[in-house]
Amino acid sequence: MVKTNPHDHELYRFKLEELRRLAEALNYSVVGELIQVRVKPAVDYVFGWGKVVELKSIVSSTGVDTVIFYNTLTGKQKFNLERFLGRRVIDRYELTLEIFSSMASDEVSKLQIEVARLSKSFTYDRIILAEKYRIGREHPNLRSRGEYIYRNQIGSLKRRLSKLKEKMDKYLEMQKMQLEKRRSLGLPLVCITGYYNAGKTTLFNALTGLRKPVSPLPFTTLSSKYYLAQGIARRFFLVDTIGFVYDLDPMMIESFKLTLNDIVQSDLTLLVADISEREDVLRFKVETVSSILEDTLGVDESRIILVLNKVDLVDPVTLSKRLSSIADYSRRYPSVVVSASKGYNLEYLLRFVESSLESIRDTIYAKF
Ligand SMILES: Nc1nc2c(ncn2[C@@H]2O[C@H](COP(=O)(O)OP(=O)(O)OP(=O)(O)O)[C@@H](O)[C@H]2O)c(=O)[nH]1
Ligand SMILES: [Mg+2]
Repeated sequence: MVKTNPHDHELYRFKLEELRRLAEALNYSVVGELIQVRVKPAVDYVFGWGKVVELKSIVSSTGVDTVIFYNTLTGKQKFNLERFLGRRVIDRYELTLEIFSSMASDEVSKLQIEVARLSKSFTYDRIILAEKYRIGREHPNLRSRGEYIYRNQIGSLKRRLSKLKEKMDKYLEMQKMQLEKRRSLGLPLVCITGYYNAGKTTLFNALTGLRKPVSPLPFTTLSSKYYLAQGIARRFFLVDTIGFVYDLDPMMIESFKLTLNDIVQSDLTLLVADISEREDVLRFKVETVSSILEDTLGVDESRIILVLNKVDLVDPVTLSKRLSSIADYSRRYPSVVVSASKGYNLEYLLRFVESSLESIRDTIYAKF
């Protein structure tokens, strides 16, 4: 990892812990970590030359097969590092996509993952093809066909990506129609969002009586699930969505717009957070998700309710400490403490959701 801010000790520790957790979710066993503080990542190798050489000696002595960078790598950096280290090199973006792929079972998720993968690897693939072309040119008998093959392969990568994007546009169209159909029923949409593993699906299941897959692994849910839920006094559509991660890449957001649209189009958003997490981790996660919701997706803060889940795991003293500090950084969202798995306080949450829907009734799209 290249750390560009020498003062963010807590944050970089959290980022590395998270990277390790993601790697371990794919059964990588992590043998070491390397950090360099630089004003900005080096253009050719991310690390400065001395650090790359140090990395190579670690790679050789430990015999690792994959080097994972926290920083998003350009195609050129990935290519240079792979060539110099003689190992497979991936970044956090690609690692996340690997987890997505291992979890994906439906067509929409697979499509979004493929778009994200191809968009990310395009420059890298082009460098690899150019390299093959260069080697080909050094063999005179291959020269005439080399350039033709090179252009053809670049063209086919581009065509594949634009075909997948066309397919995605069709899904977006279908999604719009489904939304209009739901809107025509005059029922509001309430979505469940949050960092991965916060307990979103457990809450969705508890409120709907369904048994959608739940697990401690990251990104168990990839595509949104809709259900017509019966609250205390009214019905509404409840939507379970994909979990977020720290430092989400804009390219990833663009590739997953089908899923993220479900959040944008909702009338009310439940931001689920795990209150049993370490104080600083909880803060990073709540800040990350609220920034994505408000600053990236444009969700209005008056439409967000903070749901502090897993309260069964904290003692009353910790709970009151967490509640007083969370008020400082949670952008003044109203909050409700629950335990989705134990069913604690869910009735209160439902009442709160329904009264919030009532209070924004005049301003929301679905005039239920
Ligand atoms: N103790 C406790 N564990 C919970 C609670 N809610 C969820 N969990 C556990 O937390 C883990 C994650 O739960 P999920 O419901 O899959 O979380 P998620 O937010 O949907 O996760 P992703 O789909 O991966 O983003 C599971 O092991 C759940 O059993 C809770 O209220 N208390
Ligand atoms: Mg889930």
